[in-house]
Amino acid sequence: MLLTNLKAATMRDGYGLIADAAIMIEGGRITWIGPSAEAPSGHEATDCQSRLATPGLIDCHTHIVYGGSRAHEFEQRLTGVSYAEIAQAGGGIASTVRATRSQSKADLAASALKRLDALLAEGVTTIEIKSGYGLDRDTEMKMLKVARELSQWRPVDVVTSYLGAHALPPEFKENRQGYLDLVCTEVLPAVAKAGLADAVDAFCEGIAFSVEETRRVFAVAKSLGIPVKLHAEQLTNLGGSKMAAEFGALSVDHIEYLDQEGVDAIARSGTVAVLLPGAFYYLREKQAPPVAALRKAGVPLAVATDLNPGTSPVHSILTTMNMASVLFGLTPEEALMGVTANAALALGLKDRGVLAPGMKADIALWNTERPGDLAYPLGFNPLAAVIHKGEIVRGML
Ligand code: DI6
Ligand code: FE
Repeated sequence: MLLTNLKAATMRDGYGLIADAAIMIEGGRITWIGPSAEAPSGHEATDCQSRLATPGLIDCHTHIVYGGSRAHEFEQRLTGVSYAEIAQAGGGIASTVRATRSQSKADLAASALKRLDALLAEGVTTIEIKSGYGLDRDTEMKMLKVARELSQWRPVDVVTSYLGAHALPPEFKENRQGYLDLVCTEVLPAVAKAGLADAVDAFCEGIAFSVEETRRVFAVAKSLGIPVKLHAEQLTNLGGSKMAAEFGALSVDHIEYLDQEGVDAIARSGTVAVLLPGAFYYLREKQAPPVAALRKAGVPLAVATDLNPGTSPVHSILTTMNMASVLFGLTPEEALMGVTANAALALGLKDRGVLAPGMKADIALWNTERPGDLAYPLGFNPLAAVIHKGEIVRGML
């Protein structure tokens, strides 16, 4: 397939624009990209009518597999009850755990597909999905299997993370040690053996797990050869990011309360900062992540929906890009980097996120002129077509 008459935002080092571009695709890969005038000859060309091409978008932090609804907690929070108070009263994550445990794989897949479809309609071609609403061995494995199987039903690549250390399950309420033993000696090894997790995640926070507890889980992940990432510094500064950096974490996510020491630590370890403005927005947080310090230290910034039923029921990656700009001050260029090149980095994927020879042919085509148009509006979707693994899977060319 030879695509011509494109404006290409290659996302190599910023937008990396090619004004009148052509892209050659063979065997699911990009084999050539450059100015149309220099395109390889002898191929039938598809005229893309001057549309914008970007890498397929990557949502590098989601929790789309879960049962039940938390709409009532949204109402509660709006009457002044805090997220932490709801969690302490047995709601929050624990309520989603109850619902998720009771659902079949088919039910979980059916509801996850609806959420996934909303993201795919905006050009997503790779998604990361976490467990963490099962907390017992069988339900965590059920969630991860459902997540993996979604790619059989839709044109998308799924990357999974085991988030056993998300919350303390009710049956271990008085026994933190016991739960961590279960995670470290039974569930994580079983998940690893079944090849169900591409990474291990944890929620390091006052209302969840301490730095030392998280360290224990990460040590097991490391011994099993699985990379780690962390929900850190979302509501308070515990120093989780610094500890994660010691493990060479792929990413630290949220990080509103990250201090300079933490910034320096993740800069040294090459860890990506994943910004989640949806959770910031829904929790009406006041402290934005230290974007200026992260930029100065050269930390790659990614942006993700954090789609989850509690703190970020955000089903739109375009809206999330806009929020990253309006709420956190990212430029539209940084926001687009955050859902392409830097999101790939956050997942440890070297074969996507930029348009370049050798990369997977995952491409989004937009009815718009400038890449800055993607983060600019709210509630407007200019997606024209999607190519996944070299096949047109949405729209027409
Ligand atoms: N941080 C989050 O943003 C989600 N989990 C986490 O550790 C929220 C999970 C929920 O409230 O259901
Ligand atoms: Fe999350």
